Amino acid sequence: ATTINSADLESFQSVLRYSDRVLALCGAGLSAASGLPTFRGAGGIWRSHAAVQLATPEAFRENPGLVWHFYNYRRHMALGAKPNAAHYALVELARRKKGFLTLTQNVDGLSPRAGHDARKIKYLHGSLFDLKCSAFFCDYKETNNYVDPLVPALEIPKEVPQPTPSGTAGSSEAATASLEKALGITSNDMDISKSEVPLRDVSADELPHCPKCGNGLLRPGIVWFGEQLPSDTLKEVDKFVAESPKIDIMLVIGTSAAVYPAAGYVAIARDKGARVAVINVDRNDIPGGQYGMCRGDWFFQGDASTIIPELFK
Ligand code: BJW
Repeated sequence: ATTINSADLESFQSVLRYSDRVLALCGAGLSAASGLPTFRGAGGIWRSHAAVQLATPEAFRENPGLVWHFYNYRRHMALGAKPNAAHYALVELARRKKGFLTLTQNVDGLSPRAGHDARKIKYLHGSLFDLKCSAFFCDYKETNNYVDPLVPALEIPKEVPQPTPSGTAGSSEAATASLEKALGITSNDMDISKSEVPLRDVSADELPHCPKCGNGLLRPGIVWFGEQLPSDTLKEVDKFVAESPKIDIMLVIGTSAAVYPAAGYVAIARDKGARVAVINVDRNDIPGGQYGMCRGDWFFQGDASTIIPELFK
């Protein structure tokens, strides 16, 4: 069970009470208690090398049907999951604090579904529910597409283990196991014929095409490795930072803080005077490693859905 050191809790709350400018960097651990898998570490989606390879533009060019199977299933899981107590507590803190901004790396749509003020949240890595044209000359983009399955060809066969978000922290691992089983990516290659379930090959013709150029395939509106983060989003974050004479608190919630430029905001907030509060089940994931904590920082170890509501009381 998660226990919070009461001296740390008191010191954090007394600083938070008088803080005007608060920045929160969130990652997959925020949604773990909703039953959605994380990426790295035990039980993460990326323990299988093949899953890492699916999240690239090259994989999409090579086998768009397989990549869409991966994302269609993740959309299905996210739609079946519910926001947890940490999402709701963040929504409430954002409402209370005038100078508040959430930077989320999560693509699962749970923060908006919890009612997060849209002006106070930036989606650094896109959304499972955004689609964009994959043709380099076309700028077509659509948001809030919740069609499940996205196209009939991606229907999840009945034999596939259905994700069952249990609403408990450990369920993230169960969700990963069902994702891997569904897609046959337990081995380190992407041969779906080795899948335990009859996942069918989906040809490009059966996938959604761009209604604007009529030519390109639609792809998930997610930032893959090597791709640039949305420049308008980065500009808005820069504006928040530039307009803050001081940042009081930087919250780092459920993220390995291993992916840039997102992780870089911790150092940027520190330069603006922020004290950093890390909320994570794993002490090894403190940003900057074992010497990453500075005097005045806090580390709260445990499940975000238990800790965050306590911290923001
Ligand atoms: C709990 C919990 C519970 C569990 N409660 N906690 C500078 C230095 C080095 C490298 C680079 C650099 N700048 C750029 C790079 C390259 C690269 C990068 O960062 N690589 C690193 C891996 C080294 N970055 C990029 O490629 C970025 N693009 C870019 O920089 O472009 C430049 C460019 C310029 C001009 C032209 C072109 C390009 C893009 C990065 C996009 C990342 N996208 C992904 C994949 C999405 C695909 C998908 O969803 O399928 O987004 S990566 C993946 O990691 C995903 C996540 O958003 C992201 C972050 O992961 P997150 O959320 O932290 O999850 P985990 O699993 O890592 O951690 C979970 C944490 O929760 C753990 O700590 C657990 O302990 C904890 N936890 N349960 C609390 N219950």
